[in-house]
Amino acid sequence: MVVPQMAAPAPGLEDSGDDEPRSVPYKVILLGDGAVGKTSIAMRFSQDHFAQSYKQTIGVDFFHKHIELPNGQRVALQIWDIGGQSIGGKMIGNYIYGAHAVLLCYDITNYQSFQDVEDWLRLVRRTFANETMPLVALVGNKVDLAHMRTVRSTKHNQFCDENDATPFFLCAKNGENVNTCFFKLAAMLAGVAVTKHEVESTTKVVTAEIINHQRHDPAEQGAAKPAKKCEIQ
Ligand code: G3D
Ligand code: MG
Repeated sequence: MVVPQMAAPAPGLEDSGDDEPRSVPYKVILLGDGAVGKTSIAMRFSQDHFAQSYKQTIGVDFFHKHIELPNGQRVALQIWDIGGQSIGGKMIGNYIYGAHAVLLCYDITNYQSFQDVEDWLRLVRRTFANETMPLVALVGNKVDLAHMRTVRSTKHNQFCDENDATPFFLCAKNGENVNTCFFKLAAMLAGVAVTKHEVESTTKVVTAEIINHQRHDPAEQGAAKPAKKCEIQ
């Protein structure tokens, strides 16, 4: 996978001064249908320390967060949340442009939102027609609702194999795997190798919730298990 080189700092993320170690800025955009959890993911990731500013002029929410990688390198992620922008929105291509990473988000309980990921990816490809594609990740959100899953993980992984996307499953609601997702992305963007242990050490521990509902997908029947910590894919 080719990681795009940073041409210019993302707005608002320039080096903060002589005393501070330099953070390398990257633009990360969350794409996907409405209600899949994009805003919740951005909020969850940035909740510990975040600066949110609503840019009414262009209609996007930004979340900033700095991550320190194991080698001491600092990365500043500028997360773009497209708000109510639909895939047909006039500005959407402008928002995507210049992204270093694109998170294609869907709701694991909503098959349509998974199918629509294809359209979102097509839009990204069109936007980067003659340029290096950004890093693409596929994010299946709402794993706390695994008992209502309609998108099998094999489908998820197949999409990733076919489209050179990095697979993630997470839960914005309880924070499961959210930090590890962004930590891993930050490391990939910076070209820093991290061990599984280093990635896992960023995982937020969540209390397991025992759920025993009927599954919607017959193929997943019998596999119902208590919600548990996500694995890094
Ligand atoms: P969007 O920004 O993609 O449009 P939101 O999506 O972040 O606004 O989330 C849409 C709804 O999904 C919200 O519920 C939110 O609480 C819920 N949601 C987001 N992430 C999760 C998750 O991981 N698990 C569960 N169970 N729900 C989640 P409401 O009820 O406010 O519409
Ligand atoms: Mg939103």
